Amino acid sequence: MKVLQLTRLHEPTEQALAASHEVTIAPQTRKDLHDLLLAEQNFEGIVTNGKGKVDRALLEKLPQLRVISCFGAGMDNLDLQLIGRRGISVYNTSDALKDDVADHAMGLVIGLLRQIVRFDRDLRNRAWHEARQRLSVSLFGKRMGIVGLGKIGCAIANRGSAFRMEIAYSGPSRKIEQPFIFFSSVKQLARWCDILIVCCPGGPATQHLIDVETLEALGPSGWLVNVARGSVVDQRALLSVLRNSGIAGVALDVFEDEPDVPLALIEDPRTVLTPHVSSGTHQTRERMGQMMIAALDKADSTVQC
Ligand code: 8YV
Repeated sequence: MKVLQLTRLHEPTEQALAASHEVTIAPQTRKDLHDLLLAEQNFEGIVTNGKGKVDRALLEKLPQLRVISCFGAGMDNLDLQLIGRRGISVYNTSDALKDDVADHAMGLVIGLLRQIVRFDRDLRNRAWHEARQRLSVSLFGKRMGIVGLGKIGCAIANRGSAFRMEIAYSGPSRKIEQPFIFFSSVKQLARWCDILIVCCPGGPATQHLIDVETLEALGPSGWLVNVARGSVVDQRALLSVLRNSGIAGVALDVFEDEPDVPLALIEDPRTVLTPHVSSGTHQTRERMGQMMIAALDKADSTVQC
């Protein structure tokens, strides 16, 4: 298949992709991409890591496009409505990465409540005795609220249950097959829980879903963890709530303006921060690559001759 690769990917995946398809790597500027698509319009597939925009302007230049395969879970940069109307198939790799993202979310919860990152810093700063005076917080018995009970959310919920936490979730609809408590509003969920974990899709529908009222509902003894997209949390509101001690602590793997991370978050001892790496293991990257290519192959094998 003739494939347009919108963003650079994990290197072994790029090699495997190039071995099985006719790949063109998109130029970095919009203008160069425009020029390329004036010369070549017959791409049937797109691969992207979710950072590459697939919007109306691009779709209009690709009349033969049949499949978009994302190296990742996030599809917030895709115009899904138009893609659906055009009958273009879309695939992501949630199945490949859900366990690593859930493990990372639990790592952030433990890091935050048991202060592992802060204790590590204290020890390296030779503050052994002072650090030992500080008590941390138990996980078991806490209420975990999950924003978005998709594949990743379910994987986090099951881990939270194994840690003997009570689990509830919010989302567009109740999932009757799931044993967890459902709240139709994220604010009610935030009021109910101790730890709010954000793992819903990004994009316009969830932009600043975690706003100042939600953070206030979570309250000064609540914790926030975000492994979804930076856009879901109103970062400015979060900084102001942190400044006023309106929240106990925050763990973030994603930020509104990556790779920029506000100094106020970096300098605050109540935060645990990682650079958007929740799915970044050798094993998951390899599985993601295989799934991404398999989706193109599937689309290829359904071509009507
Ligand atoms: C990756 C992600 O960092 O799955 C997603 O949506 O944000 C991450 O897993 C990214 O897709 C890899 O380039």
